[in-house]
Amino acid sequence: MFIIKLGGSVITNKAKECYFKQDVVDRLAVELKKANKQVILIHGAGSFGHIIAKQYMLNNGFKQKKQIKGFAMTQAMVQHLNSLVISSLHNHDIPAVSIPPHAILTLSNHKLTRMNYTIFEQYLDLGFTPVSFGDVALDTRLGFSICSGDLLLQMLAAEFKPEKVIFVLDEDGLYSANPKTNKNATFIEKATRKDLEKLTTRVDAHADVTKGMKGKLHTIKQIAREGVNTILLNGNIHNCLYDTLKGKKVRSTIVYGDKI
Ligand code: IP8
Repeated sequence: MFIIKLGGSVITNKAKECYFKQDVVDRLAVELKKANKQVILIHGAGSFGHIIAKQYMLNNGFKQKKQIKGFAMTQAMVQHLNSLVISSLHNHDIPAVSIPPHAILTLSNHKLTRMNYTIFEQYLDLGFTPVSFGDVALDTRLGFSICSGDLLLQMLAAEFKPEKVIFVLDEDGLYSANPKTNKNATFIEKATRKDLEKLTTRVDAHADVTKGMKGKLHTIKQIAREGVNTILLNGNIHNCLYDTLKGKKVRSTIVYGDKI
């Protein structure tokens, strides 16, 4: 089984509020169908979640009454994005079912304290493709906060120990520095958790409510601790996801799981 995250910057235009990249999602759905693997799919919130969540400072928890409206609107917007993804999967004959995080988990000071894993297992056993996503959720300490798709991925990887975790990004994989701002950034083909420790301090956090690349590196290190391999690849390159699912080497980064 594979756990795949479709990054918010691949499936939406992050600069334009609620801009869904239908053609990209449709092509990725074709690749998933063709590969015919058992998959749990997670997707980011992109411009359906990050812009409004930042505006209402939802990740700081409940501080002011006006945030209530922001929380409700964000929940509706990420659910809307989720239904667009699900529709595309259905149109490509993938039996996708939605699992909204806010209904199956609770956070405490941003950490996951309770999650219904059985629901994923039952759907998988019946042959469905469970699809979950970055969402807003209740937080017992903060009132509410944000549950990123990366946190979901990390918890699901620890629970299900998939063959691989795959991050579908708008970059080829990991670089020694941010390739969008630093032309000396070098591409990393293979890394261990130890290699990533050295990298963390050098990567700048992009302006993202869930900490961008810095947060992603933390997630990947946690996944590696579970002994699971992670692949990061470019979702804008045709068949990169398909080839990877079929075990073919493409330009991508592999982070090896610890030997357990
Ligand atoms: O895009 C963030 O999830 P992510 C969720 O996976 C919200 O980091 C609501 C901004």
